Amino acid sequence: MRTTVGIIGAGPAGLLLARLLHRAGIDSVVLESRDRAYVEHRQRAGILEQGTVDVLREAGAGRRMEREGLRHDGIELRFGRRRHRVDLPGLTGGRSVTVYAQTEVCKDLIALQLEEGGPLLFGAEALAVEGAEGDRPRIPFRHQGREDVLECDYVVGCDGFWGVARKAFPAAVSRVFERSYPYAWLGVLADVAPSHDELVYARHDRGFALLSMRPPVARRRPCGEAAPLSVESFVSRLYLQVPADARAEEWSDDAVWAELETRSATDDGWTLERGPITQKSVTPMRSFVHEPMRHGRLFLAGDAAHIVPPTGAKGLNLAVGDAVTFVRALVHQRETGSPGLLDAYSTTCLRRVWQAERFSYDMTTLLHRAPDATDFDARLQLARLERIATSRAAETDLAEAYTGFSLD
Ligand code: RFL
Ligand code: PHB
Repeated sequence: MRTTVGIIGAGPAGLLLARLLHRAGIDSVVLESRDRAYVEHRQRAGILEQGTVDVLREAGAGRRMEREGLRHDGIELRFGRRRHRVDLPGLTGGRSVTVYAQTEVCKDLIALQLEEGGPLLFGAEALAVEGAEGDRPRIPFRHQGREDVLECDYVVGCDGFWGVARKAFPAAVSRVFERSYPYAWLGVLADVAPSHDELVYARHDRGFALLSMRPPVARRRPCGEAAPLSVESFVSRLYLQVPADARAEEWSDDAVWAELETRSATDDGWTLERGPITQKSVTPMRSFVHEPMRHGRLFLAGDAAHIVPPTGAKGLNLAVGDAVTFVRALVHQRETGSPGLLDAYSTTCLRRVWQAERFSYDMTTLLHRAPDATDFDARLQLARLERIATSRAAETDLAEAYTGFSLD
């Protein structure tokens, strides 16, 4: 099998990359080790930056997102039983974010790829990347019990943190920068309307809580009920800071609701609506950057190259930025003959990546309580929050980073 760009992984990075290449008239093959249902239902990100929304729209993948996605013009910070709303467009010259789940972005891109794009093979596990330093890198892979090889002009490893592509970088050129955090997130999905119409980031002495949501889904009424045939069903996405070694099964639904209630409580009569919890999982928190993001004809994109703790909602948006940067560089080379932008790929991406790392770290340490935190640390967090609530400069800094740095 032969193609121009061999893509390992059909997460947001690999799928968008394949879509953008197709639109630019460049052929690709995507290898994905899991099956389609798994990729389409893995619960993860929910917030798209303005730039990500623009890219999806320009890629012809924005129709459902435009219909169903929720534009959010603000987020709320809660601390000391008070609330402070950050007016995103007011502080950034009109930028906002959109609530639209990663599962839906992936479904939209998969449908387009299968309909219009090049091959996308599910159940196809890349085993290695070979020959990155030469002109013809190769990806040996296993598909439906058979071993095969994909020969490429370029390989892009979009295979997430646990993938194989990063391992093909020689130890002598790899540098890793990382930090793990002494806590994790318990994430739940609940069939209940959100109790606030914007996202709530809450800092409490017992730890962090996040109230988020998913766009309402249309569900068919059970048989026998009167029309209308479908109802809008609301979904809340909620997160709690938990110890790093916590297990989801340890948390009863009542305990989850009680803790969310305590951590997001205010003095103004606001209440948290409870509902049936349909999913629970624990996510570790990590910051990680692999430098460089390119070796010869092998490029890394998305979580394969960098991880951020989810507090800043940046992971998927960074993956989108990498895909756009790679396609621009390849198109530039095709049109001008100059490899300049491909040579600059790593440097260009890492500039954005480190800004997202900085912001995600800041948001994480601003809002979480470390197990060894002292009263002094707690007071400092409150002072940092107070500063954001009272200084337009500090608040603008947060709003600019939250809505995303420009891709240009
Ligand atoms: P993915 O999504 O991990 O996809 C990698 C794909 O590669 C496949 N794969 C292989 N395929 C073939 N051969 C191999 N050898 C392979 N090895 C792996 C895997 O099966 C998989 O399908 O990486 P990608 O595309 O880089 O996308 C990154 C995002 O998924 C991630 O950064 C975000 O989900 C992070 N994130 C958030 N990002 C945001 O921008 N906004 C958010 O609001 C946000 N919230 C979150 C998040 C991540 C979370 N978790 C669970 C880590 C909330 C949470 C709780
Ligand atoms: C989500 O809705 O899943 C979500 C929202 C904001 C974050 C992280 C996750 O910072």
